[in-house]
Amino acid sequence: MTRDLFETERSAVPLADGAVLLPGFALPFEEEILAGVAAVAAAAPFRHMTTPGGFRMSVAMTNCGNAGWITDRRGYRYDAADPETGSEWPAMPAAFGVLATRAAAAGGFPGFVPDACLINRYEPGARLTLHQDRNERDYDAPIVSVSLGLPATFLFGGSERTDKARRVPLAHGDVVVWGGPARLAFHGVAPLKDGTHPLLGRARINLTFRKAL
Ligand code: MD6
Ligand code: FE
Repeated sequence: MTRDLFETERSAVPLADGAVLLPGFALPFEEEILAGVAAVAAAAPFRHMTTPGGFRMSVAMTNCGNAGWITDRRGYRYDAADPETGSEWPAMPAAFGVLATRAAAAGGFPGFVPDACLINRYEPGARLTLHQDRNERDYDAPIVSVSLGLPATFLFGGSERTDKARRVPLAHGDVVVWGGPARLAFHGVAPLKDGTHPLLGRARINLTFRKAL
């Protein structure tokens, strides 16, 4: 974390009213975050969940925190327990909360305290179609999304599905924050291109922090 002392913070890139890209914001936290992901995945392994329509998601997921996002034939929702084990999701590593709170503040949303962290693992070809995050109890809190590993193209649209989505390249360490007037923006991830990342190999890891409860 001593990097902060020597590197000037790279400047925020506005994506929409209420949405911002923070290039490299997570880099000072890289080691702690990757250690945290490994610890969470040891207790709650990545798995491919099923959509309510019966499709297997190409993105593998796990969670930590008081609530975890899940999907199955019954729908999308948050649950305190991992349906695979029946146990509570692992606690959110301290560094995760610190990163999420700082990134939210840098994005214009001070006082953000997430209670849910969804961890997504993309392998080449995996994608996430355009959607809104609307399973949270209130929409006052922003979403903080941290990208690690292989680069991806984030699709960021408006509040209507038909609004044209812009394509935002995301690199290892980038953070996107959206809330306020952008909270219900449609977003997704284009199919991951093949490649090898020095730390993560053929994978992209995304952490999505939310206040769900
Ligand atoms: C990402 N993930 O993986 C963004 N939203 O970069 C999401 O936007 C997301 O993975 C709702 C539910 C699951 C997700
Ligand atoms: Fe989402």
